[in-house]
Amino acid sequence: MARDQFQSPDYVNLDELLTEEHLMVRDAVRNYVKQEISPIIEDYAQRAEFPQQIVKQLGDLGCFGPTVPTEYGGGGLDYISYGLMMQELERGDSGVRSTASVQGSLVMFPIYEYGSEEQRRKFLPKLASGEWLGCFGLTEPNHGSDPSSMLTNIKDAGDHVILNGAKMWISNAPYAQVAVVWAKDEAGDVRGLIVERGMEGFTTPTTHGKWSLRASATGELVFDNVKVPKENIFPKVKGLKGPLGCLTKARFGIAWGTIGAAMDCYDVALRYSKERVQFGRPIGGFQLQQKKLAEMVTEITKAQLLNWRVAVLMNQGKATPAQVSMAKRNGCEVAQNICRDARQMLGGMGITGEYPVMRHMMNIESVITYEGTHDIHLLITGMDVTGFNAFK
Ligand code: TGC
Ligand code: FAD
Repeated sequence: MARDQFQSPDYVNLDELLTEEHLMVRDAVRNYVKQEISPIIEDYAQRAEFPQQIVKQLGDLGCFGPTVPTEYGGGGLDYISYGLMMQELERGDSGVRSTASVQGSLVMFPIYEYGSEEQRRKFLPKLASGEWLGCFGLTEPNHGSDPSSMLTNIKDAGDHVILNGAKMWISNAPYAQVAVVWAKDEAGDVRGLIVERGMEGFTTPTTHGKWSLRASATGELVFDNVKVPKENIFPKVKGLKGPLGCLTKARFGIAWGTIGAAMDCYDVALRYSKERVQFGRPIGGFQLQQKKLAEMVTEITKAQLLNWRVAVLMNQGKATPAQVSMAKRNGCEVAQNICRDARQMLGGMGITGEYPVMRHMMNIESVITYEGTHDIHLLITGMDVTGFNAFK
């Protein structure tokens, strides 16, 4: 891949809205991506291999559970810092951001929020440091957008429960030591439990053949009469609001992350347009190319402002899930359009691994689908503004 020369677009001086701490966090992750991710990621993506070394690196950098209190190994940071971290990681690759989103928002957050003190102390420090990797099992082969119909179930067996079922499309699964799994109990209530690698009957087959998110490991979770001690069940939550509450945190990170991918594609296309000469002048001098670049930077700026505002509301504890859905959906759409336009601007070079654009473009096809599809988030906004529920 060509050398990483990334320069962040900041058209309306948004850096002025950030504190010194935010800028420090942002720059630390930006430098990490330049030094450790950009030089290797294209190769891992081409080989469809997960760069396992990033787990410890992301832990050391504080990218796992940045909003979790420091006494459990988290960063004790605010949501702007969290958003900036996700933006910078996805600027490198959506799969790297995925690893951090899952670990922080989908594994550490529920253990912190819904878990017992023993669960917090046993799992959070090891997850924060990257000693352990976690995954989150909600989606099933026949229940994706509609997780309330899940079939995975637990049955009471004294001091433990017996877990049966299967989860599909699970990020980090093949390498995870710990899985946060959502299953129905005998009363039909959704419960969350921590399943540990090595428990008999628990396997994590890898999913092969993805054209997208190739540097992220995806797999299944298969439970065949797995005995899970009752002390591994979350005591503080029952019902679908448990997993959906985690998704709100992760979707917020994706809203920022997707704009990181968009920023990278814009930056690459802008530089290319100044260097690539056709018909005797740089292609950036042609109006059609300028239209693309002008629209890209406009959309990035609007999305940055939306993300920043939602982060402020998150910090104040006032952000609604529907506001987060809007930001996730917007980020994905902006990124998808910018990746596609940037790819065209690079001509034939746009389809090669010399530039990160095609990789980002393919990655966004997953990001626009997971954590709630584009349609699902549109319907959440539709329900919020009309008061009518299109799902039921
Ligand atoms: P519904 O009846 O609307 O809600 C059930 C309960 O949950 C509450 N709730 C939420 N709470 C917190 N955050 C949210 N975002 C929430 N949305 C709803 C709700 O208030 C209610 O609470 P209560 O107290 O009344 O019980 O549920 P529904 O069955 O009608 O479903 C609504 C719908 C379709 C919006 C929901 O099912 C949905 O979001 N579906 C999309 C599924 C999804 O996003 N799956 C993601 C799987 S994980 C993943 O993709 C990880 S990829 C990670 C990576 O690699 O980066
Ligand atoms: P479906 O729900 O079958 O949807 C198919 C189509 O129908 C979509 O276009 C959808 O928008 C549309 N549709 C569905 N319902 C409606 C409706 N009511 N109205 C209008 N249109 C509708 N899940 C996890 O639990 N953990 C993970 O770590 C995880 N990681 C993932 C990683 C990758 C790479 C991918 C691709 C997925 C991952 N997922 C994960 C699963 C992801 O969350 C689901 O793919 C997603 O929620 C959609 O479910 P589905 O694929 O079953 O599609």
